[in-house]
Amino acid sequence: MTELIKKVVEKLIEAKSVVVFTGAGVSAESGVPTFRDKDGLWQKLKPEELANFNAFLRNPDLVTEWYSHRRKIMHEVKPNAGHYAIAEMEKYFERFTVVTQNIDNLHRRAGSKNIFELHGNIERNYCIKCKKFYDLGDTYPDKAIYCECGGLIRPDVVWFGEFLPEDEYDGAVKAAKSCDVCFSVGTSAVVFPAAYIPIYAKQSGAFLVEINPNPTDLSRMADVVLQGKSGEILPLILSEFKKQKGLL
Ligand code: BJW
Ligand code: ZN
Repeated sequence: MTELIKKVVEKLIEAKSVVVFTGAGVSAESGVPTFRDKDGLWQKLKPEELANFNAFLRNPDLVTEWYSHRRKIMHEVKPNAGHYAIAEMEKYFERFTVVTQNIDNLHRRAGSKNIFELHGNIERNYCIKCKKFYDLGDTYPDKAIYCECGGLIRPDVVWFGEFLPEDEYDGAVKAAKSCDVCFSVGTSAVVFPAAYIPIYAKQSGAFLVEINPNPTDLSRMADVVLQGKSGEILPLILSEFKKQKGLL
């Protein structure tokens, strides 16, 4: 592991532009459940029953309650050492971009500034009819909620079969295609088009590093696979980087 981390840091020292692509695993050590691990969200609940628009129209109470439950967890937890290491790294590079699939706001709360959120953000909600935005604050409705126009209010997240927000995706693709080092952290990398981000980076010549306790479809493509938890490995990378830069 130490040798692999040194190899990654050598690349980082030369890098001008870095992309960190993250998924649910980066928030696992904060206490946010992942989707596809053995104790992940979708072992109990089927995605097609919850994370798509037709499911919402069919059963708005259930979907609203599910998002309230998750938003409450996300409010109760704190960023972990992985989020903080990513946020600190941003200071040391000319261009540093976080591309996240997570909707939990934890990168921003840890201090990251340059973030593309590919699957939306659970803090925003909007009316499906008139598109008015609603801030639900610390309320966690257990039934569907309606706009003053009568339309249903939904979370501003990307469900299956929906397009990703264009500006976020375009910005992420541009960063991926021009970075020197790309990290893929805590994601099974099975959901597209988000999972194209590390692939585009690698195809464009970036050094690709995967951080995950388990192998994924992306592992074969990675230049270095660091097998373990992001909350442990990212701080090790940061401290080795600072040591080599003479910042420690
Ligand atoms: C740790 C750890 C620790 C644990 N440290 N690591 C091309 C090919 C095939 C299919 C498609 C394709 N293009 C499009 C599709 C269809 C579909 C898709 O991808 N399906 C596949 C699943 C088969 N994609 C879509 O529908 C997308 N839209 C689209 O394509 O639009 C175009 C279109 C429009 C109209 C018609 C047709 C096409 C939209 C996808 C939206 C995904 N939305 C969700 C829900 C968001 C809201 C919410 O959170 O509720 O996004 S699904 C869910 O999966 C969520 C996540 O962001 C996403 C990715 O999951 P993630 O983050 O990778 O989590 P896990 O659980 O899978 O993995 C966790 C990892 O962490 C594991 O590897 C662990 O080992 C690891 N881990 N502890 C580090 N401590
Ligand atoms: Zn409305």
